[in-house]
Amino acid sequence: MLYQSFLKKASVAGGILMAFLSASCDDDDAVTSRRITAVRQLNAQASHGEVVVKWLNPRSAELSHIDVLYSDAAGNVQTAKVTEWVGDPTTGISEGEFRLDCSDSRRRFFSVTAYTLSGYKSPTDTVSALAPAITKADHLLSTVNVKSAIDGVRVTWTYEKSIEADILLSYTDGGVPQTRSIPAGESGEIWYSDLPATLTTYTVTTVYRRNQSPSSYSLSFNAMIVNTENVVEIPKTNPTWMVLSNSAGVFGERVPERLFDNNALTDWHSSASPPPKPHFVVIDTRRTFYIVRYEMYPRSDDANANSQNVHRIWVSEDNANWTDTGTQSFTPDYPAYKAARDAGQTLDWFKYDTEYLPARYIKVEMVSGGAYSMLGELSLFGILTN
Ligand SMILES: [Ca+2]
Repeated sequence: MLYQSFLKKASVAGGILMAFLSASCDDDDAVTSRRITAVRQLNAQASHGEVVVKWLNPRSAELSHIDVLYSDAAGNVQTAKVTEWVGDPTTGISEGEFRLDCSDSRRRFFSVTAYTLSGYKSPTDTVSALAPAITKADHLLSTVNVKSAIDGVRVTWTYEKSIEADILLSYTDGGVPQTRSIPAGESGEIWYSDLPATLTTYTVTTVYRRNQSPSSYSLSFNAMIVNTENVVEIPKTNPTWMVLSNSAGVFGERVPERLFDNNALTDWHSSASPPPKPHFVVIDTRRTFYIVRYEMYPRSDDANANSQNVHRIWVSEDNANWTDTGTQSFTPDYPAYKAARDAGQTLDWFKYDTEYLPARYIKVEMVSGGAYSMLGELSLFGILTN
């Protein structure tokens, strides 16, 4: 019944499209070479919470887009227009893909049609997949993460009281298969300092405790215990870090480059009339590394400075996807820093540990506090990877 209902609704949508296309193609009726064949190797794979539909595009210099018709959770037909693919349909094989989030366990139907730039459409191909119901073991597994850390390999999960399940970590140590069982309790995280120090692949499954029902899939992570002997201060020169953007302006000579001039006593200062916080400075360190800690030295030439109270450092490998290392309070004793400076001394740096995260780009966010942003120096610590 569902399938018939779907086809009926799909044909209504298709009818509207055909009317539109006929109107737009009248001038080209004689140009049969512009017609387009159907997609090939259409298939749909269901996994937890998602159906992935894949196909090979028709080979054509005229391919405009692929329409995927599907029924949403309410049973209404929706159309997704796919205009990006891997490969070049003009000269060779190209692959298209559509992902549908679905939390129920109904069978899903997908009708896939290719369109040319001049409006012709291919024959339609249809595929279906049954998205499995999400079990408690699977739900827990979807929240599990295994990461490298200094203290040991770190396992995290999201705790929910109704899910009494265990996390199973399988790996080989010196060629010997091992399994560690972790009760997924309230803490949501645990560190193991006795797991291998070398990069190791962990296969993770879960088991629902009440009936010992296992998860229907597994996850895989690579993780290691970070050797602190390899942690260095990330060099700021050769090549020199670069400021990519600064949202808060500059006060006089106090440019954001002074955040990394290897002089704690020179500070970056936002403009005298900056936009409201948060303020951002984005820095390219021009090398790749794993960050483990950063340190800050406050502005030190003004005993009355008090503007900056909360900050947050973000890291990124590509200047596009950012990971938040956590919000931190920053409340230097400015008169003490001023007095030390006047006496030719420096005081302690503010030190903040982070997760072990891959980094190249650093975003300094001044979250809140007074109107201005200011900072004497920023230093990063981690393990260089190139
Ligand atoms: Ca400085």
